[in-house]
Amino acid sequence: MNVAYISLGSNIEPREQYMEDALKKLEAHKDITIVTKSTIYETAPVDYLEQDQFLNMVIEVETSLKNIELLHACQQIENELGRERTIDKGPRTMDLDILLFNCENREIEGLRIPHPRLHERAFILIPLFEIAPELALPTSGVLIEDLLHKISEKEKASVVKWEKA
Ligand code: PH2
Ligand code: MG
Ligand code: MG
Repeated sequence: MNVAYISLGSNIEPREQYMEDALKKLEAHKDITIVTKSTIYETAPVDYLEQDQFLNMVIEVETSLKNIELLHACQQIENELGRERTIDKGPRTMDLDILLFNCENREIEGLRIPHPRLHERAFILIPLFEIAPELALPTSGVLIEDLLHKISEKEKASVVKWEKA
């Protein structure tokens, strides 16, 4: 069995429904089991700022799929949830990113593991730390906790546990 961490993100309404539907579709996949889910956070957009607030969360899954097969499964779910790829890093109904896959370090066929921007994103590190406080990056052994210490207070404050309206 392989262990992977996947981030979910949505900033097009109905955001909560898209998050729920993505979780249901992942769970319904015969080769994927969700082991742990973080809480949902509401987060300020980064990189491309002219867009609405995101809902973000991170899950741990067990899967018999290979890394590329898991990527394709995630892309299929994004497509089923109406994902359109118009603006790079822009608004999306659902974004499923593989953050870590076992202890792999790799870059082929459009898949980089660990996720290349994992280190600098509070909206990934905070939910990841919540479900895997002991987790370290492959090869370097740098703890998620150490990465979090490098994030500014301002950025951390832009990631808040989400309360339903
Ligand atoms: N995803 C992006 C770009 N910016 N900002 C937040 N807060 N959350 C995201 O998931 C996100 C983002 C591109 O994948
Ligand atoms: Mg992303
Ligand atoms: Mg993505």
